[in-house]
Amino acid sequence: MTTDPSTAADGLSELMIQALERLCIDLALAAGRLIRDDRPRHVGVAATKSTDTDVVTVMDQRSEALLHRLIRSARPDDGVLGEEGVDVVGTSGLTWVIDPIDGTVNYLYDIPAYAVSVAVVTGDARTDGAWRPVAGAVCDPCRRVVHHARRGGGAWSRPEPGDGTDHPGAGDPERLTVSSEDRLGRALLATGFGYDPEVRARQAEVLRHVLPQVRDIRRIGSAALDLVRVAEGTVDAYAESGINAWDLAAGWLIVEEAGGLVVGQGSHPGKALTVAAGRGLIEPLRALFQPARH
Ligand code: LIP
Repeated sequence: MTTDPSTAADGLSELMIQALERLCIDLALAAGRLIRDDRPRHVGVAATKSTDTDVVTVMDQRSEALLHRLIRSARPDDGVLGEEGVDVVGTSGLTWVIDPIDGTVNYLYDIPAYAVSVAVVTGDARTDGAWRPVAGAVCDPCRRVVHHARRGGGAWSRPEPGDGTDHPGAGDPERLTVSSEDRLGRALLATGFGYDPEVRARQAEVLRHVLPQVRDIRRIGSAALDLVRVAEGTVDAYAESGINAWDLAAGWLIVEEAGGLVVGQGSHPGKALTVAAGRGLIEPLRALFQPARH
């Protein structure tokens, strides 16, 4: 019998979810500092994955190793699923879904738009539609901020501790709220493209259809940062096909706790499609990206 993953989440006490959120923040900050402060002047490509342009740097590997080590010592019974290959099945019913560097191509080119995404989820994190985040954090080391949320606790941004904002109030967390834009033609849409040329050709076809119907698009290069921008209202929406659980997990919860919705072709976001926006835009946008329309 499959249980609805959201019900399982309710089995966790508020104190427990607060502690998990705190750990997400600490983990994301630790890896964020590593990839920023230890970034070699010339970052090399350590390996490639699905295509020649789907690269892994040494720092992706070091960041994932750090996150894995810290999670193992803090939560030995939990599972871990990481972009760079860590895949541990736990016994606690909780799984950590980690992206050690989201926006790796930006990192390779030293474009200051990359992030560390850390979330803890219930359900089967390896199956689209079968998992839900209960706490998560996205660290943006270049902006020296960490964005975070726990189920029922709202979505927040706070400066990286010790970044010199140690005067009263400066370090206080800021609550995030999605934009109230509900007219598709006025929507600033963040989106992205895969690494496979055939997939990119299909995504370009979709974009040819979408572009005349929105205000404009932004291709920032990191799904985690795109989702945070939806949560803070610095874009009105995000839509992309082909992203993985580790790109999505923390940002999904941060958007929902900022008053937005995150869906797929059906109710759950996933590889086939992920759409995130305020309530007024979610259905018109989902309709635009549904495969049948192109
Ligand atoms: C990236 C995603 C982005 C997508 C890129 C890539 P990565 O993740 O965050 O949304 O457009 O193709 O998948 O590979 O930098 O972790």
